[in-house]
Amino acid sequence: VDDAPWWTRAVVYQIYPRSFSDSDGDGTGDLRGILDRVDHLAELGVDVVWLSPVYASPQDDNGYDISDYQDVDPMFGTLADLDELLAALHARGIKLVMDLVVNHTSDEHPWFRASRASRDDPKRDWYWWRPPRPGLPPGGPGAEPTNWGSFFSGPVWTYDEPTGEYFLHLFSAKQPDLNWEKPQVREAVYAMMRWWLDRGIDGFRMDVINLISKAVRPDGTLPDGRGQDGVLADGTPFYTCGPRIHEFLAEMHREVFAGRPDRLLTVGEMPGVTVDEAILFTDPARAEVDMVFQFEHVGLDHGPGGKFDPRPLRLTDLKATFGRWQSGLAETGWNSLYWDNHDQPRIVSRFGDESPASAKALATLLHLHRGTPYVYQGEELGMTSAHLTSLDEYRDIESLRWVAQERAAGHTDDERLLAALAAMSRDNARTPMQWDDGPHAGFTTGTPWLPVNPNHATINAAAQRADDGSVLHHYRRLIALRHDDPVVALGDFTMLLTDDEHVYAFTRRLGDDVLLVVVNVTADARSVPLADLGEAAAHLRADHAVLTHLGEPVVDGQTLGLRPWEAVVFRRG
Ligand code: ISL
Repeated sequence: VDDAPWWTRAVVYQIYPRSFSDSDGDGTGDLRGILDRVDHLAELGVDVVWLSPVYASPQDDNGYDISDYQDVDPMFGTLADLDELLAALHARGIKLVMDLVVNHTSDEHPWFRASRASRDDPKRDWYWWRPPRPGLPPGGPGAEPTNWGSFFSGPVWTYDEPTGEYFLHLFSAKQPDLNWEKPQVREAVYAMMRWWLDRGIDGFRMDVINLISKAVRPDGTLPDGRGQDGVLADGTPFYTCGPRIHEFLAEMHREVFAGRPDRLLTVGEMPGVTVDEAILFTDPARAEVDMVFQFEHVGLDHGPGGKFDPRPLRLTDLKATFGRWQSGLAETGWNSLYWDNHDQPRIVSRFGDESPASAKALATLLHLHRGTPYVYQGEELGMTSAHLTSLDEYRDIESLRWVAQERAAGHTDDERLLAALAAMSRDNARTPMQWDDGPHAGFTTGTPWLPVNPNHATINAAAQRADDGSVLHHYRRLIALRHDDPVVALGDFTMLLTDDEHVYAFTRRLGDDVLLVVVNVTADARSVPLADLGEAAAHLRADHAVLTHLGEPVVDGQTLGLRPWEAVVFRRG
Protein backbone atom coordinates (compact mmCIF):
# COMPACT_ATOMS: atom_id res chain seq x y z
CA VAL A 1 0.00 0.00 0.00
CA ASP A 2 2.73 2.42 0.98
CA ASP A 3 4.73 2.00 -2.20
CA ALA A 4 1.76 2.43 -4.56
CA PRO A 5 2.29 5.36 -6.95
CA TRP A 6 0.81 8.69 -5.80
CA TRP A 7 -1.72 8.72 -8.65
CA THR A 8 -3.52 5.68 -7.23
CA ARG A 9 -4.87 8.11 -4.61
CA ALA A 10 -5.29 11.07 -6.95
CA VAL A 11 -8.23 12.69 -8.73
CA VAL A 12 -7.69 14.62 -11.96
CA TYR A 13 -9.77 17.63 -13.06
CA GLN A 14 -10.02 18.42 -16.78
CA ILE A 15 -10.17 22.04 -17.91
CA TYR A 16 -11.42 22.82 -21.41
CA PRO A 17 -9.96 26.32 -21.51
CA ARG A 18 -12.24 27.96 -24.07
CA SER A 19 -15.26 27.18 -21.87
CA PHE A 20 -13.89 27.57 -18.34
CA SER A 21 -13.49 31.25 -17.50
CA ASP A 22 -13.00 34.36 -19.63
CA SER A 23 -10.88 37.15 -18.11
CA ASP A 24 -10.96 39.67 -20.97
CA GLY A 25 -14.56 39.67 -22.19
CA ASP A 26 -13.96 38.28 -25.69
CA GLY A 27 -16.38 35.43 -25.02
CA THR A 28 -13.70 32.71 -24.97
CA GLY A 29 -12.08 31.35 -21.83
CA ASP A 30 -8.37 31.96 -21.25
CA LEU A 31 -5.44 31.25 -18.92
CA ARG A 32 -5.95 34.33 -16.74
CA GLY A 33 -9.56 33.21 -16.39
CA ILE A 34 -8.32 29.90 -14.99
CA LEU A 35 -6.00 31.80 -12.64
CA ASP A 36 -9.06 33.60 -11.24
CA ARG A 37 -10.62 30.24 -10.41
CA VAL A 38 -7.83 28.14 -8.91
CA ASP A 39 -9.43 28.27 -5.48
CA HIS A 40 -12.44 26.39 -6.86
CA LEU A 41 -10.05 23.55 -7.71
CA ALA A 42 -8.31 23.70 -4.34
CA GLU A 43 -11.64 23.61 -2.48
CA LEU A 44 -12.79 20.63 -4.52
CA GLY A 45 -9.55 18.94 -3.49
CA VAL A 46 -8.29 17.68 -6.85
CA ASP A 47 -4.66 16.65 -7.17
CA VAL A 48 -4.05 17.30 -10.84
CA VAL A 49 -5.36 19.56 -13.58
CA TRP A 50 -5.34 18.26 -17.15
CA LEU A 51 -5.47 21.28 -19.43
CA SER A 52 -6.89 20.72 -22.92
CA PRO A 53 -4.76 22.36 -25.65
CA VAL A 54 -3.82 26.03 -25.30
CA TYR A 55 -1.08 25.92 -27.97
CA ALA A 56 -0.96 28.10 -31.06
CA SER A 57 -3.68 26.79 -33.34
CA PRO A 58 -6.03 27.80 -36.17
CA GLN A 59 -8.77 26.27 -33.90
CA ASP A 60 -10.26 24.08 -36.63
CA ASP A 61 -10.82 21.42 -33.91
CA ASN A 62 -10.71 23.77 -30.89
CA GLY A 63 -6.95 23.51 -30.43
CA TYR A 64 -6.49 19.81 -31.25
CA ASP A 65 -4.88 21.15 -34.45
CA ILE A 66 -1.58 22.65 -33.32
CA SER A 67 0.58 24.99 -35.40
CA ASP A 68 3.24 25.62 -32.72
CA TYR A 69 3.74 23.16 -29.87
CA GLN A 70 5.97 25.57 -27.94
CA ASP A 71 3.77 28.63 -27.76
CA VAL A 72 0.41 29.62 -26.32
CA ASP A 73 -2.33 30.82 -28.64
CA PRO A 74 -2.99 34.56 -28.14
CA MET A 75 -6.69 33.80 -27.58
CA PHE A 76 -5.66 31.96 -24.40
CA GLY A 77 -2.82 34.27 -23.31
CA THR A 78 0.96 33.91 -23.23
CA LEU A 79 3.64 31.50 -22.07
CA ALA A 80 4.15 33.85 -19.11
CA ASP A 81 0.47 33.39 -18.17
CA LEU A 82 0.95 29.64 -18.35
CA ASP A 83 4.01 29.82 -16.09
CA GLU A 84 1.94 31.86 -13.65
CA LEU A 85 -0.88 29.33 -13.70
CA LEU A 86 1.61 26.52 -13.12
CA ALA A 87 3.02 28.36 -10.10
CA ALA A 88 -0.47 29.12 -8.72
CA LEU A 89 -1.47 25.46 -9.01
CA HIS A 90 1.79 24.21 -7.50
CA ALA A 91 1.34 26.66 -4.62
CA ARG A 92 -1.92 24.82 -3.85
CA GLY A 93 -0.36 21.38 -4.22
CA ILE A 94 -2.02 20.77 -7.60
CA LYS A 95 -0.08 19.34 -10.54
CA LEU A 96 -0.52 20.44 -14.15
CA VAL A 97 -0.73 17.89 -16.97
CA MET A 98 -0.71 19.22 -20.53
CA ASP A 99 -2.46 17.79 -23.57
CA LEU A 100 -0.08 16.20 -26.09
CA VAL A 101 -1.51 16.07 -29.61
CA VAL A 102 1.07 14.31 -31.78
CA ASN A 103 -0.85 11.89 -33.96
CA HIS A 104 -1.30 14.95 -36.17
CA THR A 105 -0.38 18.62 -36.40
CA SER A 106 -2.24 21.52 -37.93
CA ASP A 107 -1.81 21.88 -41.69
CA GLU A 108 -0.47 25.33 -40.73
CA HIS A 109 2.40 23.88 -38.68
CA PRO A 110 5.78 24.73 -40.29
CA TRP A 111 6.53 21.00 -40.54
CA PHE A 112 3.49 20.44 -42.74
CA ARG A 113 4.03 23.63 -44.72
CA ALA A 114 7.51 22.33 -45.60
CA SER A 115 6.22 18.83 -46.28
CA ARG A 116 3.55 20.14 -48.61
CA ALA A 117 5.92 22.50 -50.46
CA SER A 118 7.47 19.89 -52.76
CA ARG A 119 7.97 16.17 -53.24
CA ASP A 120 11.71 16.53 -52.52
CA ASP A 121 11.44 18.57 -49.37
CA PRO A 122 13.39 16.89 -46.54
CA LYS A 123 10.18 16.92 -44.47
CA ARG A 124 8.04 15.40 -47.25
CA ASP A 125 7.79 12.04 -45.50
CA TRP A 126 7.17 13.53 -42.05
CA TYR A 127 3.53 13.05 -43.14
CA TRP A 128 1.69 10.36 -45.12
CA TRP A 129 1.79 11.36 -48.79
CA ARG A 130 0.54 8.78 -51.29
CA PRO A 131 -0.18 8.81 -55.05
CA PRO A 132 -3.72 8.58 -56.41
CA ARG A 133 -5.13 5.13 -57.13
CA PRO A 134 -3.96 4.23 -60.66
CA GLY A 135 -6.48 4.41 -63.49
CA LEU A 136 -8.76 7.01 -61.88
CA PRO A 137 -8.70 10.78 -62.34
CA PRO A 138 -6.56 12.18 -59.45
CA GLY A 139 -8.66 14.08 -56.95
CA GLY A 140 -11.84 12.47 -58.28
CA PRO A 141 -14.14 10.02 -56.50
CA GLY A 142 -12.52 6.73 -55.57
CA ALA A 143 -8.97 7.83 -56.41
CA GLU A 144 -8.02 8.08 -52.73
CA PRO A 145 -5.08 5.81 -51.81
CA THR A 146 -7.31 3.82 -49.41
CA ASN A 147 -11.06 3.69 -48.81
CA TRP A 148 -10.94 4.67 -45.13
CA GLY A 149 -13.50 7.08 -43.67
CA SER A 150 -12.42 9.89 -41.34
CA PHE A 151 -13.63 10.31 -37.73
CA PHE A 152 -15.10 13.60 -38.94
CA SER A 153 -16.97 12.21 -42.01
CA GLY A 154 -15.63 12.01 -45.58
CA PRO A 155 -12.40 10.31 -46.66
CA VAL A 156 -9.16 10.38 -44.65
CA TRP A 157 -7.30 11.59 -47.74
CA THR A 158 -7.16 15.08 -49.25
CA TYR A 159 -5.66 15.66 -52.70
CA ASP A 160 -2.99 18.33 -52.95
CA GLU A 161 -3.05 19.58 -56.54
CA PRO A 162 0.40 21.27 -56.72
CA THR A 163 2.33 18.09 -55.93
CA GLY A 164 -0.22 15.62 -57.26
CA GLU A 165 -0.46 13.47 -54.13
CA TYR A 166 -2.87 12.85 -51.27
CA PHE A 167 -2.11 13.35 -47.57
CA LEU A 168 -3.63 11.30 -44.74
CA HIS A 169 -5.78 12.81 -41.98
CA LEU A 170 -7.73 10.53 -39.63
CA PHE A 171 -9.51 13.67 -38.37
CA SER A 172 -10.09 16.90 -40.36
CA ALA A 173 -8.17 17.93 -43.47
CA LYS A 174 -6.56 20.58 -41.28
CA GLN A 175 -5.12 17.81 -39.05
CA PRO A 176 -2.62 15.89 -41.22
CA ASP A 177 -1.22 12.72 -39.57
CA LEU A 178 2.47 12.69 -38.65
CA ASN A 179 4.51 9.78 -39.97
CA TRP A 180 5.85 8.09 -36.83
CA GLU A 181 7.84 5.63 -39.00
CA LYS A 182 10.30 8.49 -39.47
CA PRO A 183 12.88 8.66 -36.62
CA GLN A 184 13.31 12.44 -37.09
CA VAL A 185 9.58 12.95 -36.38
CA ARG A 186 9.82 11.00 -33.16
CA GLU A 187 12.96 12.85 -32.08
CA ALA A 188 11.31 16.22 -32.75
CA VAL A 189 8.27 15.23 -30.67
CA TYR A 190 10.42 13.95 -27.79
CA ALA A 191 12.50 17.15 -27.77
CA MET A 192 9.31 19.19 -27.54
CA MET A 193 8.06 17.04 -24.65
CA ARG A 194 11.35 17.44 -22.76
CA TRP A 195 11.11 21.21 -23.24
CA TRP A 196 7.72 21.22 -21.50
CA LEU A 197 8.86 18.98 -18.65
CA ASP A 198 11.92 21.19 -18.14
CA ARG A 199 9.50 24.12 -17.84
CA GLY A 200 7.99 22.36 -14.83
CA ILE A 201 4.78 20.70 -16.04
CA ASP A 202 3.84 17.39 -14.46
CA GLY A 203 3.01 15.12 -17.37
CA PHE A 204 0.88 14.58 -20.45
CA ARG A 205 -2.54 13.40 -21.52
CA MET A 206 -1.73 11.91 -24.91
CA ASP A 207 -4.38 12.49 -27.57
CA VAL A 208 -5.33 9.39 -29.65
CA ILE A 209 -1.86 8.07 -28.90
CA ASN A 210 -2.78 4.47 -29.83
CA LEU A 211 -3.42 5.59 -33.44
CA ILE A 212 0.14 6.71 -34.25
CA SER A 213 1.41 3.40 -35.70
CA LYS A 214 -0.11 2.66 -39.11
CA ALA A 215 -0.08 -0.83 -40.67
CA VAL A 216 2.06 0.20 -43.62
CA ARG A 217 3.17 -2.61 -45.96
CA PRO A 218 6.84 -3.11 -46.90
CA ASP A 219 6.10 -1.54 -50.31
CA GLY A 220 4.78 1.58 -48.57
CA THR A 221 1.11 1.04 -49.38
CA LEU A 222 -1.69 1.03 -46.83
CA PRO A 223 -4.44 -1.64 -46.96
CA ASP A 224 -8.05 -1.01 -47.99
CA GLY A 225 -10.77 -1.67 -45.43
CA ARG A 226 -13.56 -4.13 -46.14
CA GLY A 227 -16.60 -2.39 -47.56
CA GLN A 228 -18.75 -1.90 -50.58
CA ASP A 229 -17.49 -0.02 -53.61
CA GLY A 230 -18.11 3.68 -53.36
CA VAL A 231 -18.78 3.54 -49.61
CA LEU A 232 -16.11 4.58 -47.13
CA ALA A 233 -14.76 1.68 -45.09
CA ASP A 234 -13.67 1.34 -41.48
CA GLY A 235 -9.93 1.97 -41.46
CA THR A 236 -9.51 1.55 -37.71
CA PRO A 237 -8.08 -2.01 -37.88
CA PHE A 238 -5.08 -0.56 -39.73
CA TYR A 239 -4.08 2.01 -37.13
CA THR A 240 -5.68 1.10 -33.76
CA CYS A 241 -2.83 -0.19 -31.56
CA GLY A 242 -0.84 -0.69 -34.77
CA PRO A 243 2.26 -2.86 -35.26
CA ARG A 244 4.86 -0.52 -33.70
CA ILE A 245 2.73 1.17 -31.02
CA HIS A 246 4.41 -0.48 -28.01
CA GLU A 247 7.85 0.12 -29.48
CA PHE A 248 7.05 3.82 -29.98
CA LEU A 249 5.66 4.33 -26.47
CA ALA A 250 8.55 2.48 -24.85
CA GLU A 251 10.97 4.61 -26.86
CA MET A 252 9.10 7.78 -25.83
CA HIS A 253 9.35 6.71 -22.21
CA ARG A 254 13.10 6.12 -22.50
CA GLU A 255 13.75 9.36 -24.36
CA VAL A 256 11.44 11.65 -22.36
CA PHE A 257 10.49 10.26 -18.95
CA ALA A 258 13.26 7.91 -17.80
CA GLY A 259 15.27 9.29 -14.89
CA ARG A 260 12.78 12.07 -14.14
CA PRO A 261 11.12 12.38 -10.73
CA ASP A 262 8.12 10.12 -10.15
CA ARG A 263 5.79 13.08 -9.68
CA LEU A 264 4.93 12.80 -13.41
CA LEU A 265 1.67 11.41 -14.79
CA THR A 266 1.04 9.98 -18.26
CA VAL A 267 -2.34 8.93 -19.57
CA GLY A 268 -2.90 7.73 -23.12
CA GLU A 269 -6.24 8.45 -24.78
CA MET A 270 -6.93 5.24 -26.69
CA PRO A 271 -10.12 4.82 -28.74
CA GLY A 272 -10.71 1.14 -29.48
CA VAL A 273 -8.18 -0.15 -26.93
CA THR A 274 -8.95 -3.61 -25.49
CA VAL A 275 -8.29 -4.83 -21.96
CA ASP A 276 -5.50 -7.08 -23.24
CA GLU A 277 -3.76 -4.18 -24.96
CA ALA A 278 -4.31 -1.94 -21.91
CA ILE A 279 -2.51 -4.48 -19.69
CA LEU A 280 0.53 -4.13 -21.94
CA PHE A 281 0.32 -0.31 -22.10
CA THR A 282 0.06 0.10 -18.32
CA ASP A 283 2.29 -2.70 -17.03
CA PRO A 284 4.84 -0.72 -14.98
CA ALA A 285 7.55 -3.22 -15.94
CA ARG A 286 7.12 -2.28 -19.62
CA ALA A 287 7.41 1.49 -18.92
CA GLU A 288 4.99 2.85 -21.54
CA VAL A 289 2.21 4.94 -19.88
CA ASP A 290 0.71 5.05 -16.38
CA MET A 291 -2.90 4.57 -17.49
CA VAL A 292 -5.16 4.75 -20.54
CA PHE A 293 -8.59 6.13 -21.36
CA GLN A 294 -10.66 3.27 -22.77
CA PHE A 295 -13.88 3.91 -24.71
CA GLU A 296 -16.05 0.83 -24.19
CA HIS A 297 -18.44 2.29 -21.59
CA VAL A 298 -19.05 5.44 -23.65
CA GLY A 299 -19.97 3.31 -26.66
CA LEU A 300 -22.65 1.25 -24.90
CA ASP A 301 -25.44 3.64 -25.95
CA HIS A 302 -24.29 3.84 -29.58
CA GLY A 303 -26.71 2.11 -31.95
CA PRO A 304 -26.03 0.24 -35.21
CA GLY A 305 -25.64 3.58 -37.01
CA GLY A 306 -22.88 4.74 -34.64
CA LYS A 307 -22.77 7.53 -32.09
CA PHE A 308 -25.45 9.65 -33.79
CA ASP A 309 -27.85 6.71 -33.63
CA PRO A 310 -28.13 6.43 -29.84
CA ARG A 311 -30.05 3.81 -27.88
CA PRO A 312 -30.75 3.53 -24.14
CA LEU A 313 -28.06 2.11 -21.86
CA ARG A 314 -28.61 -1.35 -20.39
CA LEU A 315 -27.16 -1.35 -16.91
CA THR A 316 -26.04 -4.98 -17.27
CA ASP A 317 -23.86 -3.93 -20.23
CA LEU A 318 -22.22 -1.26 -18.08
CA LYS A 319 -21.56 -3.83 -15.35
CA ALA A 320 -20.09 -6.30 -17.84
CA THR A 321 -17.82 -3.62 -19.30
CA PHE A 322 -16.59 -2.02 -16.08
CA GLY A 323 -16.36 -5.45 -14.45
CA ARG A 324 -14.09 -6.69 -17.25
CA TRP A 325 -11.83 -3.62 -16.99
CA GLN A 326 -11.67 -3.91 -13.20
CA SER A 327 -10.70 -7.58 -13.24
CA GLY A 328 -8.47 -7.25 -16.31
CA LEU A 329 -6.26 -4.62 -14.70
CA ALA A 330 -6.45 -6.02 -11.15
CA GLU A 331 -3.01 -7.66 -11.12
CA THR A 332 -1.08 -5.64 -13.69
CA GLY A 333 -1.67 -2.08 -14.82
CA TRP A 334 -4.13 0.57 -13.73
CA ASN A 335 -7.53 1.96 -14.78
CA SER A 336 -8.58 5.51 -15.38
CA LEU A 337 -12.25 6.26 -14.63
CA TYR A 338 -14.35 8.86 -16.41
CA TRP A 339 -17.89 9.80 -17.36
CA ASP A 340 -17.54 13.22 -18.95
CA ASN A 341 -14.94 14.96 -21.08
CA HIS A 342 -15.02 17.52 -23.88
CA ASP A 343 -15.98 14.84 -26.44
CA GLN A 344 -18.89 13.20 -24.58
CA PRO A 345 -22.43 14.31 -23.79
CA ARG A 346 -22.96 15.03 -20.09
CA ILE A 347 -23.44 11.92 -17.97
CA VAL A 348 -26.43 13.30 -16.03
CA SER A 349 -28.28 13.76 -19.32
CA ARG A 350 -27.03 10.47 -20.73
CA PHE A 351 -27.25 7.81 -17.99
CA GLY A 352 -29.02 9.99 -15.38
CA ASP A 353 -32.20 12.11 -15.42
CA GLU A 354 -30.53 15.51 -14.82
CA SER A 355 -31.55 15.54 -11.16
CA PRO A 356 -28.89 16.35 -8.55
CA ALA A 357 -29.58 12.93 -7.02
CA SER A 358 -28.71 11.21 -10.30
CA ALA A 359 -25.50 13.25 -10.57
CA LYS A 360 -24.47 12.14 -7.08
CA ALA A 361 -25.47 8.51 -7.70
CA LEU A 362 -23.43 8.29 -10.90
CA ALA A 363 -20.49 10.07 -9.29
CA THR A 364 -20.50 7.62 -6.38
CA LEU A 365 -20.72 4.65 -8.74
CA LEU A 366 -17.67 5.77 -10.72
CA HIS A 367 -15.48 7.13 -7.93
CA LEU A 368 -15.72 4.01 -5.81
CA HIS A 369 -14.19 1.89 -8.58
CA ARG A 370 -10.48 1.08 -8.54
CA GLY A 371 -8.58 3.48 -10.78
CA THR A 372 -7.85 7.18 -11.11
CA PRO A 373 -11.05 9.25 -11.49
CA TYR A 374 -11.21 12.19 -13.90
CA VAL A 375 -13.70 15.00 -13.32
CA TYR A 376 -14.54 17.21 -16.30
CA GLN A 377 -15.31 20.88 -15.58
CA GLY A 378 -18.95 21.30 -14.59
CA GLU A 379 -19.44 17.59 -13.88
CA GLU A 380 -18.89 18.48 -10.20
CA LEU A 381 -21.99 20.71 -10.46
CA GLY A 382 -24.15 18.19 -12.30
CA MET A 383 -24.04 20.37 -15.43
CA THR A 384 -26.32 18.94 -18.13
CA SER A 385 -26.01 18.57 -21.89
CA ALA A 386 -26.53 21.78 -23.86
CA HIS A 387 -30.13 21.48 -25.09
CA LEU A 388 -29.34 23.70 -28.10
CA THR A 389 -32.50 24.40 -30.04
CA SER A 390 -31.18 25.14 -33.50
CA LEU A 391 -28.61 23.54 -35.81
CA ASP A 392 -27.02 27.00 -36.29
CA GLU A 393 -25.88 27.02 -32.67
CA TYR A 394 -23.51 24.05 -33.09
CA ARG A 395 -19.80 24.81 -33.47
CA ASP A 396 -18.11 21.39 -33.18
CA ILE A 397 -16.44 20.26 -36.41
CA GLU A 398 -17.50 16.63 -35.94
CA SER A 399 -21.16 17.67 -35.55
CA LEU A 400 -21.08 20.13 -38.45
CA ARG A 401 -19.43 17.68 -40.82
CA TRP A 402 -21.84 14.91 -39.83
CA VAL A 403 -24.81 17.19 -40.59
CA ALA A 404 -23.28 18.14 -43.96
CA GLN A 405 -22.74 14.47 -44.79
CA GLU A 406 -26.31 13.51 -43.83
CA ARG A 407 -27.73 16.35 -45.92
CA ALA A 408 -25.53 15.39 -48.88
CA ALA A 409 -26.93 11.86 -48.57
CA GLY A 410 -30.46 13.29 -48.82
CA HIS A 411 -31.34 13.07 -45.11
CA THR A 412 -32.75 16.55 -44.72
CA ASP A 413 -35.08 16.04 -41.76
CA ASP A 414 -33.73 18.77 -39.46
CA GLU A 415 -35.72 17.50 -36.49
CA ARG A 416 -33.96 14.15 -36.71
CA LEU A 417 -30.52 15.75 -37.12
CA LEU A 418 -31.18 18.06 -34.19
CA ALA A 419 -32.33 15.17 -32.00
CA ALA A 420 -29.17 13.19 -32.77
CA LEU A 421 -26.92 16.17 -31.97
CA ALA A 422 -28.91 17.01 -28.82
CA ALA A 423 -28.18 13.51 -27.57
CA MET A 424 -24.60 12.98 -28.70
CA SER A 425 -22.83 16.11 -30.01
CA ARG A 426 -19.52 17.02 -28.42
CA ASP A 427 -20.86 20.57 -27.97
CA ASN A 428 -23.08 19.18 -25.19
CA ALA A 429 -20.05 19.23 -22.91
CA ARG A 430 -18.58 22.46 -24.23
CA THR A 431 -21.09 25.09 -23.05
CA PRO A 432 -19.52 27.59 -20.64
CA MET A 433 -18.84 26.69 -17.04
CA GLN A 434 -21.71 27.81 -14.80
CA TRP A 435 -20.10 29.90 -12.05
CA ASP A 436 -23.14 31.82 -10.81
CA ASP A 437 -26.71 32.81 -11.66
CA GLY A 438 -25.70 36.18 -13.16
CA PRO A 439 -25.40 37.17 -16.83
CA HIS A 440 -23.64 34.47 -18.89
CA ALA A 441 -23.27 32.46 -15.67
CA GLY A 442 -20.26 34.57 -14.64
CA PHE A 443 -18.25 32.96 -17.45
CA THR A 444 -17.74 36.14 -19.47
CA THR A 445 -18.79 39.78 -19.65
CA GLY A 446 -18.94 39.46 -23.45
CA THR A 447 -20.84 37.16 -25.78
CA PRO A 448 -19.95 33.52 -25.07
CA TRP A 449 -18.63 31.54 -28.05
CA LEU A 450 -21.24 28.83 -27.35
CA PRO A 451 -24.52 29.64 -25.58
CA VAL A 452 -24.58 29.39 -21.79
CA ASN A 453 -27.12 26.85 -20.58
CA PRO A 454 -30.18 28.73 -19.19
CA ASN A 455 -30.25 26.24 -16.31
CA HIS A 456 -27.32 28.15 -14.76
CA ALA A 457 -30.08 29.94 -12.82
CA THR A 458 -30.27 26.81 -10.66
CA ILE A 459 -27.11 24.82 -11.53
CA ASN A 460 -24.08 26.96 -10.63
CA ALA A 461 -20.96 26.86 -8.49
CA ALA A 462 -21.80 29.82 -6.22
CA ALA A 463 -25.11 28.33 -5.10
CA GLN A 464 -23.59 24.90 -4.60
CA ARG A 465 -20.64 26.18 -2.60
CA ALA A 466 -23.16 27.56 -0.08
CA ASP A 467 -25.18 24.31 0.07
CA ASP A 468 -23.58 21.41 1.92
CA GLY A 469 -26.02 19.01 0.25
CA SER A 470 -25.04 20.03 -3.31
CA VAL A 471 -23.49 17.94 -6.07
CA LEU A 472 -20.31 20.00 -5.62
CA HIS A 473 -19.97 19.02 -1.97
CA HIS A 474 -20.70 15.40 -2.86
CA TYR A 475 -17.79 15.41 -5.31
CA ARG A 476 -15.62 17.05 -2.65
CA ARG A 477 -16.49 14.21 -0.25
CA LEU A 478 -15.78 11.53 -2.86
CA ILE A 479 -12.36 13.03 -3.55
CA ALA A 480 -11.57 13.25 0.17
CA LEU A 481 -12.66 9.63 0.64
CA ARG A 482 -10.14 8.50 -1.99
CA HIS A 483 -7.39 10.47 -0.29
CA ASP A 484 -8.18 9.26 3.21
CA ASP A 485 -9.35 5.69 2.76
CA PRO A 486 -6.76 3.23 1.37
CA VAL A 487 -9.46 0.70 0.46
CA VAL A 488 -11.01 3.22 -1.97
CA ALA A 489 -7.71 3.69 -3.74
CA LEU A 490 -6.31 0.18 -3.64
CA GLY A 491 -8.94 -2.34 -2.56
CA ASP A 492 -9.89 -5.33 -4.73
CA PHE A 493 -13.10 -5.00 -6.72
CA THR A 494 -15.93 -7.56 -6.84
CA MET A 495 -19.08 -6.92 -8.88
CA LEU A 496 -22.43 -7.97 -7.35
CA LEU A 497 -25.95 -8.25 -8.85
CA THR A 498 -24.51 -8.76 -12.36
CA ASP A 499 -27.97 -9.50 -13.88
CA ASP A 500 -29.86 -6.63 -12.26
CA GLU A 501 -30.94 -3.85 -14.67
CA HIS A 502 -31.62 -1.29 -11.93
CA VAL A 503 -29.17 -1.54 -9.06
CA TYR A 504 -25.37 -1.40 -9.42
CA ALA A 505 -23.49 -2.94 -6.50
CA PHE A 506 -19.94 -4.01 -5.70
CA THR A 507 -17.47 -4.47 -2.90
CA ARG A 508 -13.96 -3.19 -2.37
CA ARG A 509 -11.66 -5.11 -0.05
CA LEU A 510 -8.24 -4.37 1.39
CA GLY A 511 -7.14 -6.84 4.05
CA ASP A 512 -10.01 -6.98 6.55
CA ASP A 513 -11.50 -3.71 5.44
CA VAL A 514 -14.53 -4.07 3.17
CA LEU A 515 -16.68 -1.41 1.53
CA LEU A 516 -20.07 -2.23 0.02
CA VAL A 517 -21.32 0.21 -2.63
CA VAL A 518 -24.97 0.10 -3.71
CA VAL A 519 -26.41 2.48 -6.29
CA ASN A 520 -29.99 2.74 -7.52
CA VAL A 521 -29.53 3.73 -11.16
CA THR A 522 -33.23 4.53 -11.67
CA ALA A 523 -35.73 7.22 -10.68
CA ASP A 524 -37.93 4.66 -8.87
CA ALA A 525 -37.65 3.32 -5.33
CA ARG A 526 -36.10 -0.19 -5.18
CA SER A 527 -35.34 -2.76 -2.58
CA VAL A 528 -32.55 -5.33 -2.54
CA PRO A 529 -32.56 -8.47 -0.38
CA LEU A 530 -29.44 -8.32 1.79
CA ALA A 531 -28.82 -11.97 0.95
CA ASP A 532 -28.21 -10.95 -2.68
CA LEU A 533 -25.40 -8.64 -1.58
CA GLY A 534 -23.36 -11.49 -0.14
CA GLU A 535 -21.17 -11.67 2.88
CA ALA A 536 -20.41 -7.93 3.00
CA ALA A 537 -24.09 -7.25 3.81
CA ALA A 538 -24.43 -9.95 6.47
CA HIS A 539 -24.85 -7.64 9.47
CA LEU A 540 -25.63 -4.47 7.57
CA ARG A 541 -26.90 -1.56 9.64
CA ALA A 542 -27.82 1.98 8.65
CA ASP A 543 -25.04 3.38 10.81
CA HIS A 544 -22.43 1.47 8.79
CA ALA A 545 -22.85 4.03 6.01
CA VAL A 546 -19.73 6.10 5.30
CA LEU A 547 -21.24 8.09 2.42
CA THR A 548 -24.89 8.92 1.73
CA HIS A 549 -26.73 11.75 0.00
CA LEU A 550 -30.45 11.22 0.68
CA GLY A 551 -30.49 10.74 4.42
CA GLU A 552 -30.14 7.70 6.63
CA PRO A 553 -30.17 4.40 4.67
CA VAL A 554 -33.25 2.20 5.02
CA VAL A 555 -32.07 -1.20 6.31
CA ASP A 556 -34.48 -3.58 8.02
CA GLY A 557 -32.42 -6.69 8.63
CA GLN A 558 -33.69 -8.47 5.49
CA THR A 559 -33.59 -5.81 2.79
CA LEU A 560 -31.96 -2.58 1.83
CA GLY A 561 -34.47 0.00 0.64
CA LEU A 562 -33.24 2.43 -1.98
CA ARG A 563 -34.78 5.81 -2.74
CA PRO A 564 -34.76 7.04 -6.37
CA TRP A 565 -31.11 7.54 -7.43
CA GLU A 566 -29.84 6.69 -3.95
CA ALA A 567 -26.20 5.68 -3.62
CA VAL A 568 -24.78 4.40 -0.34
CA VAL A 569 -21.29 3.34 0.63
CA PHE A 570 -21.20 1.05 3.69
CA ARG A 571 -18.23 -0.16 5.68
CA ARG A 572 -18.59 -3.76 6.88
CA GLY A 573 -19.23 -3.69 10.61
O1 ISL B 1 -15.61 12.06 -30.20
C1 ISL B 1 -15.16 11.35 -31.06
C2 ISL B 1 -15.73 11.25 -32.39
O2 ISL B 1 -16.87 10.43 -32.29
C3 ISL B 1 -14.01 10.54 -30.83
O3 ISL B 1 -13.75 9.64 -31.82
C4 ISL B 1 -12.84 11.47 -30.69
O4 ISL B 1 -12.55 12.05 -31.91
C5 ISL B 1 -11.72 10.64 -30.19
O5 ISL B 1 -12.08 10.41 -28.87
C6 ISL B 1 -10.40 11.36 -30.23
O6 ISL B 1 -10.48 12.53 -29.47
C7 ISL B 1 -9.35 13.32 -29.36
O7 ISL B 1 -8.73 13.59 -30.61
C8 ISL B 1 -9.47 14.35 -31.55
C9 ISL B 1 -10.12 15.58 -30.94
O8 ISL B 1 -11.09 16.08 -31.84
C10 ISL B 1 -10.80 15.28 -29.62
O9 ISL B 1 -11.32 16.44 -29.06
C11 ISL B 1 -9.76 14.64 -28.76
O10 ISL B 1 -10.20 14.42 -27.45
C12 ISL B 1 -8.51 14.75 -32.63
O11 ISL B 1 -7.41 15.39 -32.05
